[in-house]
Amino acid sequence: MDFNNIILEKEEKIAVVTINRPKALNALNSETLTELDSVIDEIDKDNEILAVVLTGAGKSFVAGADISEMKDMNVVEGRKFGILGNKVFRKLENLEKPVIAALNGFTLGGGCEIAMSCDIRIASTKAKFGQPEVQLGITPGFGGTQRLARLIGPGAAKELIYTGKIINAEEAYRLGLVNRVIEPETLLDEAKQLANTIAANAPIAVKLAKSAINRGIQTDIDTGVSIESEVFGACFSTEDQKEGMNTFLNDKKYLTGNFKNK
Ligand code: DAK
Repeated sequence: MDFNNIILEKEEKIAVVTINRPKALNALNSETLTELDSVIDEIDKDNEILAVVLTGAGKSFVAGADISEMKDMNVVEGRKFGILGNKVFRKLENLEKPVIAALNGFTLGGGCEIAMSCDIRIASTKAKFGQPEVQLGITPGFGGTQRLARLIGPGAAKELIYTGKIINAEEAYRLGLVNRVIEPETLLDEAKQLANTIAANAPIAVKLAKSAINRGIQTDIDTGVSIESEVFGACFSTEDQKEGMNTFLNDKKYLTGNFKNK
């Protein structure tokens, strides 16, 4: 499928999704969100793809939701836009394949929110982060008040959201908003390498681990460990578990790279 604002590339077991509206710094308008929705569905259905990299074209990852589209929205339109964004971001968060955000530049507002819907964030030294919404007369609307507080704690999240200040990649790393900071020239390669490392492991185990972490983080520890027991048990219905353990016991090595996804 061809898209106006998204490039989807497949490289063996991984997909690279590039948000491609560089003239507007990849700001998320309804069309881009709708295309992202379709891309996630396509990736979900493709059994060959086991991990995803999400990045932006040009000097920005995503500079937020599209302010020019939002400025004249009425209550109904604003709500519709919010529902669309939240639907897409939740779909990304719940995708049964890990998503690595390669944050190449401005990661602001809705951009920071989509990055937080990914599993792992790695940033270029040039990336800039923030939730500037209160400077526009709105609150974060694509999950920012919820995911940022869960990721970096309520105190740091409140400071960022109440002030709208922009921070650099080192500060984002210090706060735990990104996993690591990398030179811009190697960012995409490192993100792909990480995606390939994950894609070489048992896909069902990775998928179940993602689901246990995402579900468990929302609950108390007792419910969390019971979710873990449930997914742990489910691994024993897979061929990959049998073959993975037999390979280790017989050949003294891991099956990495040769799992069947069964
Ligand atoms: N939307 C639309 N266009 C944008 C944009 C954005 N968020 N950010 C940048 N652009 C456009 C600029 O208008 C400019 O367009 P032209 O003038 O060339 O036509 C072009 O991109 C290049 O931008 P600049 O010339 O400004 O580039 P600079 O390098 O000088 O500055 C900047 C880069 C990122 C610092 C600056 O562009 C900037 O401050 N941008 C706005 C950042 C921002 O405030 N982002 C947060 C947006 S609010 C909702 C749910 C969620 C949301 C809203 C509602 N509901 C539940 C309803 C989310 C809201 C947001 O994300």
